[in-house]
Amino acid sequence: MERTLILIKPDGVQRGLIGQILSRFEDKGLAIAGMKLMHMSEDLAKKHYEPHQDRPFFAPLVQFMTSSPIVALTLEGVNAISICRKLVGATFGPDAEPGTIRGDYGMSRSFNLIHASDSLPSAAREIQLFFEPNELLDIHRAIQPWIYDTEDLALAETLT
Ligand code: 3AN
Repeated sequence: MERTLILIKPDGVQRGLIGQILSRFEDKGLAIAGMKLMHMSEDLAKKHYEPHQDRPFFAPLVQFMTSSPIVALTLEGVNAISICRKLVGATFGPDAEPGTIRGDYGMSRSFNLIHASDSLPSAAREIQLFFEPNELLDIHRAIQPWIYDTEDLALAETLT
């Protein structure tokens, strides 16, 4: 099973959208492996956005991400990374398609509600920044056999 890091950003928390955003992922069938409400330190925000450190928006982005609490999630599922990116939508709210999280809830470019890892290496790097190994749980979901059929699971085996 693939894991991905999702952050509900300060605007999502302040606007009371934690439940609605989380529901999008739960409704799709993704499993929660880790979840925490936290205030990002400047150091953590800089590490998380390190790939963008030379971009002009880096400093305002770090300022925004540390301005108020966030929710960090590790979600798990077959192809979790690409599925979550589709659910999240295009980077800027005004460009994002209706039906996506950013498309349905966001009007802003920089207040774009949510972060989702964009690749396997990014997910691995980002998850360990936010979660200790013992904070990630392998919940046995009784509903799992109704979310994936055996072919889905066989495909997942070939991907890992
Ligand atoms: P995404 O979150 O859709 O993967 P990235 O990885 O290109 O977007 O950018 C990371 C974050 O940096 C975005 N979520 C957004 O908050 C911010 N960002 C990206 N490009 C810009 C920009 N041109 N102006 C302001 N903020 C930006």
